[in-house]
Amino acid sequence: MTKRVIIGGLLSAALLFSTVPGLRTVHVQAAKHYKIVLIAGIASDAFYITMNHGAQAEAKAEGASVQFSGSPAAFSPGTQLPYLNAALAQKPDLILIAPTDKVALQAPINRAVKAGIPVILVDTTLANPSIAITKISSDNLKGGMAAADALAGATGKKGKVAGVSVNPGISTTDQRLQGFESELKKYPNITNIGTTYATDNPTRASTITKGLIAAHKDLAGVFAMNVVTGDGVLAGAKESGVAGKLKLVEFDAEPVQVQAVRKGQITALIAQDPYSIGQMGVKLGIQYLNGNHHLKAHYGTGEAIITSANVDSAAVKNFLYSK
Ligand code: T6T
Repeated sequence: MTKRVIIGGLLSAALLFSTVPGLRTVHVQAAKHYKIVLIAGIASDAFYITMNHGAQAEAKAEGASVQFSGSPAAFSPGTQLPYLNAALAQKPDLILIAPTDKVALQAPINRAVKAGIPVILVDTTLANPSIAITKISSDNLKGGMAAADALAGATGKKGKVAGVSVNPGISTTDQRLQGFESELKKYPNITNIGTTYATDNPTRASTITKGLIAAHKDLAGVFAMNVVTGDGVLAGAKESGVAGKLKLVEFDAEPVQVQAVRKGQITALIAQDPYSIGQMGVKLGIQYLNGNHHLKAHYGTGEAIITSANVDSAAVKNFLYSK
C-alpha cells in the first residue's frame, strides 16, 4: 500500500492528499501489517505462553500479527515439525522458532530460509545458527552454574546431588547441564551422581526422582532443568515425603514452581525472561523486515535467581511466568 505525501509549502492537512499542480510528490511505503508465526518448543508450557504474551504485545504496538503455534503435547522434533511445515505453507513474513533439537531441526529451518522466510531463533538454537537473522535467549550456561552454586549453598557444600533434564540435543538444557557440571567441580565434598533424561514428561520426572531417592538415602539435592521436569521432580519429592528436606533447584518460574519456593519446597529458581524474548523477537524481526539488516548475532534477555527472600519483590516480578 502506498500513500501520497506532498512535500514543500505550508499546506493544511486537508490538502495533504490532494493533487496540487506544481507541488513535488513522493510515494512512501506505509507500515506493513507483517504476519509472523511463533513456533514454541511445546505450546502448553508457561515459558512459551509467556513468550507469546510478549510477542503479542509488541505485534499489537506495531500493527503486526503473531500466530502462536506448536504441539501442546510434547517437546520433540517429531511433534514440532508439522507446525513448522504448516507455517511454511502459509508463507509468513517472519518465523520465530524454538528448535526442539539442535540437529534435527536444522534442515527443516534451512528450508524456511531458502524459501525466503527470515527466521529468528528464540530460546533454543541450532548446530548452525548462522542461517537465522538473530538469536534471542537467556544465558543458559551461566544459569546452570548458578544452579550448582545455589544447590551447593542449600546442601552445605556436601553430599550427593543429581540432575534431571529433558533430552540430550536441546541447546538450552545441554548448556544448563554443562554449566552445572563444571561449576560443581568447585565443591570437592559434593558428589554428582549424574543426570537422567525425563523427555519433558512430568510423570517420568517424578518416577526418576522417586527412584533416585529410594536408591540414595543420602541424596542431598536435585537440579531440575526446566518447567515440566521441575514439576515432576517436585511431585516425586512430595510423594517420597522429602519435600523441603531434599534440596531442589530448578530452572524457570511458572506458578507451581513459584508457589513451591514460597512453601520452602524449592530452594532456588533460575528464572528466565520469556516475555522479553517474545517482545524482542517481534521488534527485531520487524526492524529487519523494514530494512535494518545489522542485527547482532545474539541478544540476551537476562536471568534472575528467585528464592524465598525475593520471590515477592519487585526486582523479580518480570521473571515470573504466566499462563
Ligand atoms: O526452560 C524452558 C526453555 O528455556 C527450554 O528450552 C525448554 O523448556 C522450557 O520451555 C521450560 O519447560
